[in-house]
Amino acid sequence: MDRELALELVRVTEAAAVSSAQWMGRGKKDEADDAATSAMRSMFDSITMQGTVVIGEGELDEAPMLYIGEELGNGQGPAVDIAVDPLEGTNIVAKGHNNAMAVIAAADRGALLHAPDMYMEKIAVGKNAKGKISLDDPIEKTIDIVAKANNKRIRDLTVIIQERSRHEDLVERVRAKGARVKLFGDGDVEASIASCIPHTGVDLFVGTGGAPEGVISAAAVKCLDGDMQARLVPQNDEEANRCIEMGLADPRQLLTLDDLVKSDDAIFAATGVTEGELLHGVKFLGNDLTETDSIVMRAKTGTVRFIKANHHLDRKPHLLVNE
Ligand code: VTB
Repeated sequence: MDRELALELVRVTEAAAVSSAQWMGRGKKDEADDAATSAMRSMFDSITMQGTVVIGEGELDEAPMLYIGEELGNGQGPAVDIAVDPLEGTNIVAKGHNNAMAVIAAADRGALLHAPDMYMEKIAVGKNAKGKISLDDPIEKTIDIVAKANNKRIRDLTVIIQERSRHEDLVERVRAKGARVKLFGDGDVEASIASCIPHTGVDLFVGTGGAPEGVISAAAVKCLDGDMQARLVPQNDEEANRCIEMGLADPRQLLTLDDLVKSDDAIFAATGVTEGELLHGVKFLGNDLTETDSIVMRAKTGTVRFIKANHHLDRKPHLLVNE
């Protein structure tokens, strides 16, 4: 992949964030998602790449834009798989909570797991614990391993877990072991990235969330030289068959970071929509001036860029959404 692609993709997440942020706090998650999706879709046209959506807004019959299999880009340049979550955290934006982002992952054609929209068990850690964790280990053993790798006392170790009833037992066990639990409402891409960035204070991400979000997170984790493992959790025969159709003979097989993102190169770009620990949200500064905060990174070089940008909405009227 050309390195220029990374900067092109951040322009796309910026556009999605600026559009969807205009729905922040209005209680309308679908409108927020639609605004992000259409802004993202229109920005892709100008990019020099032969992109194919492998993770998107749904199958062709469910989604008018950014559907799985849709071709993106101007038809020239590198052949790439594109995974999008135009608005990671639709509920977050509707309610005005923290940590919503517009996100894209890209990798060489065929490199991203074509994960169907179902649940996935996931674990993610930063560089120090790379190669040392297993999703099959009991959580107590994992905590011992990560504490040692990060050179921390267990009582100073922070495990980030999505606040859901399915995680009640997990939360109890982490607390009983003596570690700290940081609960979050929505948006597990941000939470898994946090486990790879020391200054967030998060040491370990674990729990069950969306499979598409899992693959997108894996691209970010690869860029940050962290580690991740996952396992699809089909809820019925139909979901199990979808796993088999996508090439997993055993739908419950353990997926390593290299199974989730098969190439050494991957690009991850995200722009904050609402305020978050990793990124600031979109700010409307008056006089049609808007500020965005983004991260873009590439696995091949490990470069991580934080990009702050000012956008003049009077000169980008296509990003204005109508209520
Ligand atoms: C997960 C998580 C996402 O929604 O899919 C979650 O991966 C849905 O979980 O980051 P529930 O079915 O328990 O609500 C997000 O949090 C946001 O899309």
